[in-house]
Amino acid sequence: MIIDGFARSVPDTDPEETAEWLEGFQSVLEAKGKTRGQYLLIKLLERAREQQVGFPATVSTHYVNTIPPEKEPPFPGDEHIERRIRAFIRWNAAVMVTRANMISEGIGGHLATYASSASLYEVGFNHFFHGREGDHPGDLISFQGHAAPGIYARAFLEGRFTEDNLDHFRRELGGSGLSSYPHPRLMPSFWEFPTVSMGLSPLASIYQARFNRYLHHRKMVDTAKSKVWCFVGDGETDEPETLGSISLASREQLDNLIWVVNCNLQRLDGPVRGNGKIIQELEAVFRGAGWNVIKVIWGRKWDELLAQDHDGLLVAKMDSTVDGEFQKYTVESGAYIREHFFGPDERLKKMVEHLSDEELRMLPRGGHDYTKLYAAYKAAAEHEGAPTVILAKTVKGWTLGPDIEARNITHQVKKMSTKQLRELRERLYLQDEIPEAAIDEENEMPPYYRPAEGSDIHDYLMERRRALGGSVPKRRTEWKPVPAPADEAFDSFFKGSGGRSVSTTMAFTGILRSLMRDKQIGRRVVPIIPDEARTFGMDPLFAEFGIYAPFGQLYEPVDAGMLLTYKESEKGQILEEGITEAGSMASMQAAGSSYATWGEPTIPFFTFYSMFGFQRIGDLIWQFGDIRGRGFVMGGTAGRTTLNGEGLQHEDGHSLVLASSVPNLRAYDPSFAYEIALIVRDGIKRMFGEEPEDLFYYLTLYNENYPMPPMPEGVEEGVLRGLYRFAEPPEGPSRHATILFSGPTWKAAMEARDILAADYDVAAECWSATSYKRLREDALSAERWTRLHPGEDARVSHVASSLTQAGGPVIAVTDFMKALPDGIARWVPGPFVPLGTDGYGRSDTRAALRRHFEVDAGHVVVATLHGLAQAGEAKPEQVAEAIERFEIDADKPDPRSA
Ligand SMILES: Cc1ncc(C[n+]2csc(CCOP(=O)(O)OP(=O)(O)O)c2C)c(N)n1
Ligand SMILES: [Mg+2]
Repeated sequence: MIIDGFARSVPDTDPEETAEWLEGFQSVLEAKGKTRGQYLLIKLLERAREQQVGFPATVSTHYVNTIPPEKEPPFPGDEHIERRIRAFIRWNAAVMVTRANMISEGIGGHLATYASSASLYEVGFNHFFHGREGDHPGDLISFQGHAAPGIYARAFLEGRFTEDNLDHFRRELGGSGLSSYPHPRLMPSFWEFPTVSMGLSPLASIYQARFNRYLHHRKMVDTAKSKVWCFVGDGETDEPETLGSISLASREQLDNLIWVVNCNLQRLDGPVRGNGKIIQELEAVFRGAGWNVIKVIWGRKWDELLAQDHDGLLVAKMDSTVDGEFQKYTVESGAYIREHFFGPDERLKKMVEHLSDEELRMLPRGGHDYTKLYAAYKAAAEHEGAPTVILAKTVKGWTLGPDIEARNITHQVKKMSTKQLRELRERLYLQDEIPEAAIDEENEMPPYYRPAEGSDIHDYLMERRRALGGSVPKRRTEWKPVPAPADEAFDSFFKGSGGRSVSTTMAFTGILRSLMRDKQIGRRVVPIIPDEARTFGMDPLFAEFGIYAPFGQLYEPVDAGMLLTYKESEKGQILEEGITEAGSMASMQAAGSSYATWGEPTIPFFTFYSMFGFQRIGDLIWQFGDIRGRGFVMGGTAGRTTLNGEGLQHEDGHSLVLASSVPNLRAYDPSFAYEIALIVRDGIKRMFGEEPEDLFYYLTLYNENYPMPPMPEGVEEGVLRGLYRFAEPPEGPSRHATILFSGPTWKAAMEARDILAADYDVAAECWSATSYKRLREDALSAERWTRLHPGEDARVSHVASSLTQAGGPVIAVTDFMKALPDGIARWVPGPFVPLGTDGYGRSDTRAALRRHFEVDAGHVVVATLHGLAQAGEAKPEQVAEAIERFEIDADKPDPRSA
């Protein structure tokens, strides 16, 4: 124990005083019992905390509400009306999912998650969640994905959706449908934050709250009044992404962040912690991390029992009962609870003598008690200096009746029978609103219910939202475009490096610096780096632009006084995230959606280190696509052979293949500085200009140095479309071939071109394939158009027209997998020979690796001759001769399988 060690390590300077305190404590224990002893200790600790007496944090409290009844504020709303509103929403949510599955068998949907969390949301909608109308910047809310039906049902009451919309839940293709879960991509004027991949939205919410502070400190948006609310499932907390970054929130004192964990004690298959207590476990984790923790465990009817619990028996029973048992009590009768929870101890049993079995069964959990939740939310919203987590205990499937409530199957129930709906109607007291006959017939659709405009309930509902700044969620779709950066930002990169050897990484860092200095857009640029700035040569940016640090720099850096000092500042522009690619991607999400969240575009550039990007955080990248994020992801130290010494886990030869799966991602594999400059300039215009396109970018960057050539005339369009001729075929030779290169393989291609012309009578022209993804997508579109327009002139893709014009067999060489060039194979006229780096990487020199993966100049020559042989323009002996000349071991194992 920390405390044992603490006491032993501090000398006792006054043993007499110590003995006095200990004796006093002993006599309390003997006279008044352990509970009183505990109480005094807690009071002492509280006082110690108030007086800033440093003390190891105590991370657990009893299994009771954090806010005692006497500290609860009066509830400001009309509880009765709000209960009615909640009943209507509960009803409509259940009916919507049921109808969806009646209309279309197997369409899915969830009932139990929202049923457990209706009060958690409604107390927010009626009293806390701010919309953007008026002078409030608006709160940002992440709803639990599986609770979406309830959020739709509320929007229906507010008149934002029609019955037709609800009837198209999960049937989106007709146009009026509602997406299964919160997807800004699918409902861009409704959902703001995608949530359904468990763990990602809790992570994103932390970085969003942090980014709001960043915008505020940098005087870009006044976010002071805005809160970030994130609703999390208790099962969801098992995802490493959920809890992995909570210390950032406390370290940066993000009191603008509130998490509500819906502790219904169940996940999909069964209990979250059948043999333990998820609320206690989470309390310890969050408290230990420095969060303000508010437990809302018991509803108000337990207050009177707890008030009588002088000897702490009830609390002890609460403390020692595991979640699996609590789940069991929910499905059992009052008699069972009397016998098993209270019964084993006569004194406890006596405490509930006056309650009927039915009353015992209905003793509610705190997460269904409006006043308890209100008190918790208010305390959370007013808390200063730390984020708050509310751990609210609920019942999964609450109110849905005995077949569904707290059952292990509850998560997957997606349809209610007529009998179950009738029971729900009674449970929610909807006899006046829903005629019994309406749910009488097996085949008839159960009806929705919406209180009439002008009724008290409707007026109340709408007035509450008006007072809180309008409906939520509501995604912003209008924003001011960003002007283009001045030409000077790019000019020098179009001119080449004048013979100086530089890498594309260095070129990009130069472009980034120029953009940050740009008068028009400089302040909008958000560089995001997970502890690799020095690797990419970005460390000069630290001193010039500062690293964002909310409390400034509290120390003198070791390199103070030097030109490239490590500068942290409140106004810093760089997000130096430390070693967290997931966190960096979460920042990327906040920055890349700022145009919609705040109407204030920021332009993120997240640079990661080779393989620790795409493959590690692929799901977050997909989520970035969902939120319609904009910005640049930069894959540094790319290439299976170009990053040479680092071996198997580092050398990236497949991120571009992974990138090819993201629909609106433009992925490029540039070779030269001018290509990067063109792509970045075009990207900023496309994403943030007058006619913004819903895109984001991935660019690979390499660490191989070579002189950057000046931009040839007329290549702009080709660079952006994915392919352009870089070098004409040499004059003289009689045979012809075309070599495509990407990234640093341009050198192998150009070397092969020289050898082929000098020794093999082949004139090879070299093309830069900046984006196989773009080429393939363009070709697929052309092909589809042609298929669907019979009799009309076929559309010809950029790749097909370029390679037809080039002619000869086509050889492609890349430092990535062959799958990339293979993506265009169907549109290559004539023989096609892709060379790429399939297989696990290893450490060696670049030359050795390129030989191993068969992408060096010798292999390009052999592949070209092989292509010519396929076309009948070369003899096999000629290929064999080249294999021998370049000392290629034809019988060594394929590197793909080695
Ligand atoms: C990353 C990921 N893995 C699995 C799922 C499938 N899934 C959806 S809901 C769910 C259970 C959720 O339990 P909990 O977080 O406790 O939420 P509750 O519905 O109980 O509020 C699972 C496993 C998912 N959506 N995302
Ligand atoms: Mg749960």
